[in-house]
Amino acid sequence: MALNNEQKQAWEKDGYLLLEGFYSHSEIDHINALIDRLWKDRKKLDAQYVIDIFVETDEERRVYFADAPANARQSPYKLNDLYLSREEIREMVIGARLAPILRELLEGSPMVCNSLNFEFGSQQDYHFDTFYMPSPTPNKMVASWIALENATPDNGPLSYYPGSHKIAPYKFSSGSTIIVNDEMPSFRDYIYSEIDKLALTPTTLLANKGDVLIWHSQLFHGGSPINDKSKTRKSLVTHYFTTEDFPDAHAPKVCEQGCYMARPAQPVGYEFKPKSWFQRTFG
Ligand SMILES: O=C(O)CCC(=O)C(=O)O
Ligand SMILES: [Fe+2]
Repeated sequence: MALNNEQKQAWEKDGYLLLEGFYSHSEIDHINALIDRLWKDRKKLDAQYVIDIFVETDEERRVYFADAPANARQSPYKLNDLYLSREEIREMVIGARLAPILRELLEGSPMVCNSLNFEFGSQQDYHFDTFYMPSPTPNKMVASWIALENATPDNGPLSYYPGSHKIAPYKFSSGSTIIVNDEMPSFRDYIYSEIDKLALTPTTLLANKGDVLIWHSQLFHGGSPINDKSKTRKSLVTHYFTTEDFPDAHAPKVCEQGCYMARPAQPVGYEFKPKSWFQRTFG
């Protein structure tokens, strides 16, 4: 048993689990040094390394990391899917320490389906991850969020509504939870009225370097605004499905305790649609 009863009850009640000090500072420093090295040597990297740069600005675009200009490191970016190419990342997100916990929460075999390295807060609006990557079987998806440095009120900390995973998922006109942008006003009416009914209030996580937060696929969460644009908030976010849900897709690679989906890197050179990789990959 990877979790005690208190942790299991907290997960049921709140829809997330906070593992304080789960990774040591030296383990985290190793990952931060890797990111520094990748930026420095990016021009030598192959097409598996794909990055979204100038996120949430008019300049937002997806490029090969090798083609990213140096100044793209000074604004919010998402370095996609390092788990595909880097053993150090796999060890941290699906290795012997974290995988048994994910297995227990998922009641299935955890399989990484994407990872994102952030250097700044995401400033992403409150959302459900099932907008983008619903699991074929409901609730068979979780995300882990690893603090690669301390979060503060000024560097865009993560925020979420504890208990929001109990709200019945909103179905867009397609019949699925995948986002339909034009229908967001109705979505917001629904979700905030449910939040009021349950009297839920948001929590902002001032995480410390090495903390790990795991959230349920139906936890309503987002990134707070970055009050001080010079402040970084390094983090590593990973989403997981279960192998049981994907018997045929992209033959998963087996790690010690879990798996990762050996899928192609995010496509570059399409009309840029950051929100629809799931549809492109599985649609
Ligand atoms: O780190 C954040 O601010 C939020 C990231 C997130 O919501 C996600 O990647 O699903
Ligand atoms: Fe998310």
